[in-house]
Amino acid sequence: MKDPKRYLITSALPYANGPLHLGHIAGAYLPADIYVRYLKLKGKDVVYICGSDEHGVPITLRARKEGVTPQDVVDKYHGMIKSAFDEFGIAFDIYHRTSDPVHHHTASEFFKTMHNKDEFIEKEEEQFFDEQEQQFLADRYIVGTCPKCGFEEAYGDQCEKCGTSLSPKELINPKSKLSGNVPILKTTKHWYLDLERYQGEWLEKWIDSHKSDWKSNVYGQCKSWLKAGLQPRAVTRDLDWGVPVPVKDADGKVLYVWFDAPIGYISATKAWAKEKGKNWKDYWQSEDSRLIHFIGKDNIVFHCLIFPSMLKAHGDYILPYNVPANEFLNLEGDKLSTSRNWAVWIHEYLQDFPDKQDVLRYTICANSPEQKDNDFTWKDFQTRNNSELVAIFGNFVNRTLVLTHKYYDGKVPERGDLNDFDKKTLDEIIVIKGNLEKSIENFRFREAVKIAMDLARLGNKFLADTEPWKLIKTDEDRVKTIMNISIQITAALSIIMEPFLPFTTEKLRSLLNIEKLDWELAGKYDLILAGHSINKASLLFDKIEDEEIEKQVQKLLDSKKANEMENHKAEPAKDNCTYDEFMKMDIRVGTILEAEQVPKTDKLLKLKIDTGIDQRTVVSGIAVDHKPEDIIGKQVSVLVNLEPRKIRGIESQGMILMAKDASGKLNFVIPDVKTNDGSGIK
Ligand code: B3M
Ligand code: ZN
Repeated sequence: MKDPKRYLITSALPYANGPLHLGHIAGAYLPADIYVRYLKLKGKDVVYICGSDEHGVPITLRARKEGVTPQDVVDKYHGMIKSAFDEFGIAFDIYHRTSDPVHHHTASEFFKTMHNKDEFIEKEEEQFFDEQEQQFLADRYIVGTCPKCGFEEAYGDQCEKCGTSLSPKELINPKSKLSGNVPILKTTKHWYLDLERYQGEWLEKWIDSHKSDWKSNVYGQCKSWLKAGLQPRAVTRDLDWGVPVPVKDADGKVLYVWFDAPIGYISATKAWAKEKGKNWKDYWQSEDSRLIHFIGKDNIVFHCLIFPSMLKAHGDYILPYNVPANEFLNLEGDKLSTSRNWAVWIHEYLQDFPDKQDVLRYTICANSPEQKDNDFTWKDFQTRNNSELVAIFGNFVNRTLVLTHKYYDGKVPERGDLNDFDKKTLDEIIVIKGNLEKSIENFRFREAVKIAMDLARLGNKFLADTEPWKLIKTDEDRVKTIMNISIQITAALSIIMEPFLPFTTEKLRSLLNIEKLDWELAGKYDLILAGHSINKASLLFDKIEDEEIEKQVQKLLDSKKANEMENHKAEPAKDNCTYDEFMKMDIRVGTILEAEQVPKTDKLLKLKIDTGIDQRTVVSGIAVDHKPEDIIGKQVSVLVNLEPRKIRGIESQGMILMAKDASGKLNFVIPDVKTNDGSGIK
């Protein structure tokens, strides 16, 4: 396949309804950023496009929840997301937004063109309607039980539990998300994309033609949609937030967010081109251009089937060359979740680790969920930093710079004749570079970052094998050659690591006192000439201590817990009991006199309690939440007429009452002021 003239690279437009987390970065942004930085280093004509997706029900629902307007929501999150990307080094050429007039105009015109070409099916159909709110219930405005897995909070467009795409009428027991009421059915008119026809005419053939060059997860998902048979799909909605449908008889209707959002890539390109004095059509409407969409797996159907159908139906556009979608990144063994607050938020990471963008970039890339879901753990983050970035890359660069200063006052020494080992080492850089190109060009970024690290390994091995610190006493000339070669390797590292670790390579260039070098220069013998002065060494990476990692893990657990408390739903009441049944229970105030762990158990404490009637032993399963020394002297409520039972060989004479909170923690149920032991609780 010959090289294209231009590259048009997109990353999925994030919904402007919440901050960015690790999963976003791993899915659609870091891989694209690495790819784009690589192409730019190679001197290619590339534009990297992204922006906020500001329409759709997720936005209006959040606005409702927060009691603000949708515009307030998108303004807030657009700014927040944009600066998080920026600080994290995701280097878009433009970060646009779909509420921009350029976008409204572009999306509107796109729809009109398709409408004029008679591409849409216009259909009147019954849809769910909330009578109290006087509103049709599109997509996420309706919830109900998933017909596939039985999850009770499935949305009208998708079940988040099992991932199945749904249409509202498939939900069992549908309920309005607005009022909670059962909706009625009401007739409304909409415009449909005729996917069924496209499948037969060209879409399936086109997908088949990518069997060997698209990732198997992407191709496989497309094929399973096609196998089920595509159906006409509505591209309009009865909503008041979005791009108004620009044809007759469409009052109160807007374009479906998944119709307008991908057109956002086009609008953003227009805005960028205008600013840079370029022609946006060169990128979108020329066969010399290569369009590549980076996305997460939940967006595959939209980017591989629906948007290409729109582009083709419109007629003026190229189709995507590839859609390298990633699977999902989990966090500490559990699915990332915004609603459960189980996430590492990028803006918080940047606050906690302000100069460690590259450590996270490296860890995510090394664990990139390319073929299957993968896991991020803080422990792994620490290991990647300490055992790889610090111990391999940082160590090699530091040794090279320190020795160059020590022996030559920071001036790169002249090298003498190269021996076979020297040549082999230098030639290995070319091999690494070639392998790296292959991996990146085939979207295998975790393999790529490993190969890049091999260059630092090569440097370390070169130093370890040649031992300049020993030779300096016996063969000064040879040491000059060794240090010259080491300097060439650090310069190559400043190129090869750039796509992955752009903050570090910038620092490295400043240590080496050099400008940014082109990709093709990596592997050249004389990247830095003898006599060039380098700057004083300073560390590229710092060790991350256990406490910092423990703090992050604790933070996750705390926020998850806070979230559970906030969203706690009380269990339904038990069946009634009679007054007499209740009065049979003899509950008293008592005081804990002694407490000790029951041997060989985690949960059980043996308590001695003064019940006012007597002193007795109670075995209680509260050890996870309460230490013996903390509870001595505490007042408790004890059921004193519970039939005694043997627990672990100890006779337990009663039970203390505890309240279990949403996180499972057991709290004592006690009188609000000190009360005599033996007082009855009624
Ligand atoms: N905003 C969905 C998402 O954030 C959607 C992507 C649009 S890309 C055109 O997952
Ligand atoms: Zn389901």
